[in-house]
Amino acid sequence: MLSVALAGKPNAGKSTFYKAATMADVDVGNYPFTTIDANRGVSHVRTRCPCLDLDERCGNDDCHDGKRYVPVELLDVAGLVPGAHEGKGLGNQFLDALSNADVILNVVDASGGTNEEGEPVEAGSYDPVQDVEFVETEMDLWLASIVEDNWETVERGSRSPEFDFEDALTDVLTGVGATEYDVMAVLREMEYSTDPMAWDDADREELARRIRERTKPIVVVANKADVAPEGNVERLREAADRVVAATAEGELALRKAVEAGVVDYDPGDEEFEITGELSDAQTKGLERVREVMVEFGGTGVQAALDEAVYDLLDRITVYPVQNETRWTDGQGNVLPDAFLLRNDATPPDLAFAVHSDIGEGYLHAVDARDGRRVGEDHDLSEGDVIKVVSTAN
Ligand SMILES: Nc1nc2c(ncn2[C@@H]2O[C@H](COP(=O)(O)OP(=O)(O)O)[C@@H](O)[C@H]2O)c(=O)[nH]1
Ligand SMILES: [Mg+2]
Repeated sequence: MLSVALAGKPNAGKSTFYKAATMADVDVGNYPFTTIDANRGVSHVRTRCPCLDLDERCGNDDCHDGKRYVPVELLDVAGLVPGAHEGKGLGNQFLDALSNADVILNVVDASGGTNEEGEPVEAGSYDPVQDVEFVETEMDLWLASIVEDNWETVERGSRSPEFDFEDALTDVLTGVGATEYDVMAVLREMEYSTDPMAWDDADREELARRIRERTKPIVVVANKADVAPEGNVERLREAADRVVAATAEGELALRKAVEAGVVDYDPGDEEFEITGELSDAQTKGLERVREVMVEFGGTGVQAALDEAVYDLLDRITVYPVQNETRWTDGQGNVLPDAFLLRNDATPPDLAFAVHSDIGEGYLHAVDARDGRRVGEDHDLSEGDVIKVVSTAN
């Protein structure tokens, strides 16, 4: 499963975001495994379900009226403070937890109500733009220290006649989720010596930064947008490439109201409807959330996850089926599974994502939308429904 990690200083709203985004939504489905453990849960990205092109909705637990929720892993890790890469706060522990992450949501307190250590200060007195950079910097320095710590091993290895510089770096970086392909791609953009003795700290830091940018890309969540002073969200937008304004607290309130059966809302909707009895205070609270949603086009929680997976990581959703006319599996379930594949994925990639045996026994594939066979190098797209024919099924 794709892994999304919440990063940021204490009190930015990471746990609130996490709680809202992993809360079992009775309307969408009942996930017994929603909480894998305290900091690791199942959340979802939202997309258009292909069942909207059928006469009836698919009825999958992850589909609500054609809004399809595709599972991703969400990690909530301890708050990060400046100096974390040197072990400050829960620093290293936090950073090591990011090793498995495919993408980072840097949750920033856009209200400026917490200082750089995450301590409450007078609202608006701290500039949240600083938090964009410090999280990047801590991650870069953390990676650089891993490279640094392993450099002696690389140097020692270079005395062997079989030494291969790229392989040696891949060995150092697989632990933080970088593949050989990532290492090659990053080195291609650098001017470097294949003699590790010739590298200095600046070279190692550059390598670490490029690896981080490639393997741990970041979406900034401008959280507490509901109480952010005028202009803060805009300035954050100028400071980072990808910024989503959010109110994690508002999303949590909505999901609780949905669970209580008093509000009609699906995560990622731009609006909601009150359908049950509420106290005056509750109504007032939710109407405030509504105002924020009108301003930003939703609470931003679902939007941040979607931006990270669909835009930044550029994933597509592909639906494998066994019956290409009914779009079902062997048990008659319509559109039973959804896979988040790379945008350049082919039918054999889908086969391997389903199961390595299916991939190894790959024979051919059929596009269920028109019943035609597609080639092995066919470029899959968002919403494709594909039957894979394999010696293994
Ligand atoms: N106004 C407002 N407060 C929020 C929002 N999200 C979180 N908070 C509050 O910020 C404080 C810290 O939240 P928490 O999720 O524990 O932060 P963490 O330390 O990053 O995990 C709590 O009092 C939350 O209720 C939000 O969107 N708006
Ligand atoms: Mg927390």
